[in-house]
Amino acid sequence: MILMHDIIREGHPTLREVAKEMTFPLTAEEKKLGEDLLQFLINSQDPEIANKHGLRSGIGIAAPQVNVSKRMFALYLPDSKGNQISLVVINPKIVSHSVEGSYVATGEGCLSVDRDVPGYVPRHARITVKFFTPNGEEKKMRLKGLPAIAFQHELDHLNGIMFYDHINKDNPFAEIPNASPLEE
Ligand code: K1U
Ligand code: NI
Repeated sequence: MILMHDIIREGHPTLREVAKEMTFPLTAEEKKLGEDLLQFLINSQDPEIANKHGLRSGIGIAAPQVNVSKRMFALYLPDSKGNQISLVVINPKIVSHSVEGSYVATGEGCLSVDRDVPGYVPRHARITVKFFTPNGEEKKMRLKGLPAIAFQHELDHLNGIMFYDHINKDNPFAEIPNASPLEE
C-alpha cells in the first residue's frame, strides 16, 4: 500500500528527470506498481481510509512521485457525464489538442508539494491522447474538463515538469488569453 511517506517531495532529483519509456510485456513488479498507484487514489478518496492513514486526496499520481522514473501514471476521477475514469496509463502521448485553453480557477496542487502555490496553470481545454494499458493494449481517448487537466499534470511529471513551472512569475493570476476557468 502506498502511503504519504512513499511520495517524494519537491527538491528530490527524480521529479526533474525525463522518465523512461516502458517496454512490453511489463514485469510483474511494473504491473503491481500500476495497481498500487491506482489503489492509492481510491484509498485517498475514501474518507475513512484516508483519515486512518493520513492520505492527501488525489485524482492522479505518477510513477516518478514514488521515485520510479518510468512513463506510467494513474487517474481516478469522474468525467463530466459522471462516468468514473479509472486508468493506469503507460507511455502516454497527446496527439492533438484544442486551441482553447483552460485552467483550474483555484490553481493546482500536487502530492509532491507541501505548500500552497497560488496562480493559474495554463492547460489545453481538450486533448486527444494515446497510451497503452498495463496489458499492452493501445487506447485513444478524448478528454476535456478536469480529466484533461489531470492528464496534463501527470504527463508533466513524466517530463520532469512541476505545475508551478507554468505559472506567470510576475503576475500569477494574469488573464490567460483564450482560456476558460474550470470551477471545481
Ligand atoms: O499529481 C499529483 O500530485 C496529484 C494532483 C494532480 C492534479 C490534477 C489536476 C489538477 C491539479 C492537480 C491531485 O490529485 S490534486 C488533488 C485533487 O484531488 C484535485 C485537484 C483538482 C481538482 C479537484 C481535485
Ligand atoms: Ni503532481
